[in-house]
Amino acid sequence: MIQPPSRRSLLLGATAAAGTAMLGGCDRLGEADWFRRTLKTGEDANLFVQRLLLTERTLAPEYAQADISPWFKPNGTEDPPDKAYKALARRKFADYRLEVGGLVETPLKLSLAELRKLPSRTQITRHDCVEGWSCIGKWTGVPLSEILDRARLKSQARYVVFRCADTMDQGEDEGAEGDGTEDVSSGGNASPAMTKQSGGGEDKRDSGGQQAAEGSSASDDAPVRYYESIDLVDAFHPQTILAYELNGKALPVANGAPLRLRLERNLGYKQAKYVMRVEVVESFADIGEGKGGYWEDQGYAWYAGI
Ligand SMILES: Nc1nc2c(c(=O)[nH]1)N[C@H]1C(S)=C(S)[C@@H](COP(=O)(O)O)O[C@H]1N2
Ligand SMILES: [Mo]
Repeated sequence: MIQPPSRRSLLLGATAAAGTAMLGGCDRLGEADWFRRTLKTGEDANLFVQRLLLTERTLAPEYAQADISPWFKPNGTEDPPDKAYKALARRKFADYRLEVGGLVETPLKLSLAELRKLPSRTQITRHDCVEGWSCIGKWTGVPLSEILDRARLKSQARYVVFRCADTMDQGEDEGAEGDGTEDVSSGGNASPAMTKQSGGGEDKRDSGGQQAAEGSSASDDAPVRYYESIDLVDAFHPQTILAYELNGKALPVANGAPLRLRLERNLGYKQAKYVMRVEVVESFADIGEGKGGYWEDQGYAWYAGI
C-alpha cells in the first residue's frame, strides 16, 4: 500500500516548490511568505500534491474563439430574487459598488466603470460543473491580484471570501423532497442537482443586500447567501479574474451580472456569481457553517481543483 507522504516530507517538498517558483520569476515575496505560513498550519494532502505537481503558476488551458460554446448554460441561481439585487439590475448596475474589505490596509468601493478602467484580462476557458456538464466561454475582467494589490493585504491575510447577492433557500430538510440533498453531507464530490431547494426562505429574501451579506453565520433568521473562498495562491493566480463580460458582452444576469469570479482549474461551484463583496480573512471558520462556501457547507470539497 502506498503510504501518504509524511507531514515532514510534504513540508520539505513544498518549501522546495516555493523556492522553484521564486526562481521561476515569482516576484511576489508576499506569496512566498504566505506559502510558509500555510505550511505551518497544514492542509489536506491532495491540495499539497496538486500544488507540488503544478506549482501555483500553472495555467488552465485556453481555447480558440471557434471553440466557444454557442450558449453558456446558466446553473444555480439564474435570477437572484433579492430586492436589493433587483434594484441594482433595474438601473443596469449603475449603483453597483464592489466592496473590498476585511484584512486590508485600504478598503475599496469600486463601481463597474472603475473596475473597467483597471488592467483587464480576457481568457477563453472551459467551465466544468460537478454535475457533469462543461461549456467554453470567453471571459473578460480584472485580475483579482490588481484589486488585492490596491487594497494591500494585512500580514494575517490567508483567504479571500466572495460574498454574493443571491439568497439560497434555507436549510436542511425544509421541503426538500427526494432531491438528493440528504446524501450531500457524506462528503467528497457527491453531486446532487445544484438547484435551489424548494420551500421555506421566500420571506427571508427581501432583507437588504450588502448589509446582510456582511453578517456572518448569525441567527436562524439571517438569509443564507451564496459565498465562496479561496486561498492566496489561487487569489494571485493570473487567470483568477472578476469578470464583467462573457463572450464580448456585458455579463448576463443568468451568468452572474454584474461581476463574477473566474477561478480556472477549479470546479464550477467555486466560480461565485453576483459578487458584492471581496473580504480578506485569516480564517473562514466563523462564516456560514465554517466550511468555506455555500456548497462546501453542504458537504462539497473546499479545494475543487481539476
Ligand atoms: N452566487 C452564485 N454563484 C454560483 C452559483 C450560484 O447558485 N450562486 N452556482 C455555482 C455553480 S454550481 C456553477 S456550475 C456556476 C454556474 O455558472 P453559470 O451560471 O455561468 O453557468 O456558478 C457557480 N456560482
Ligand atoms: Mo456547478
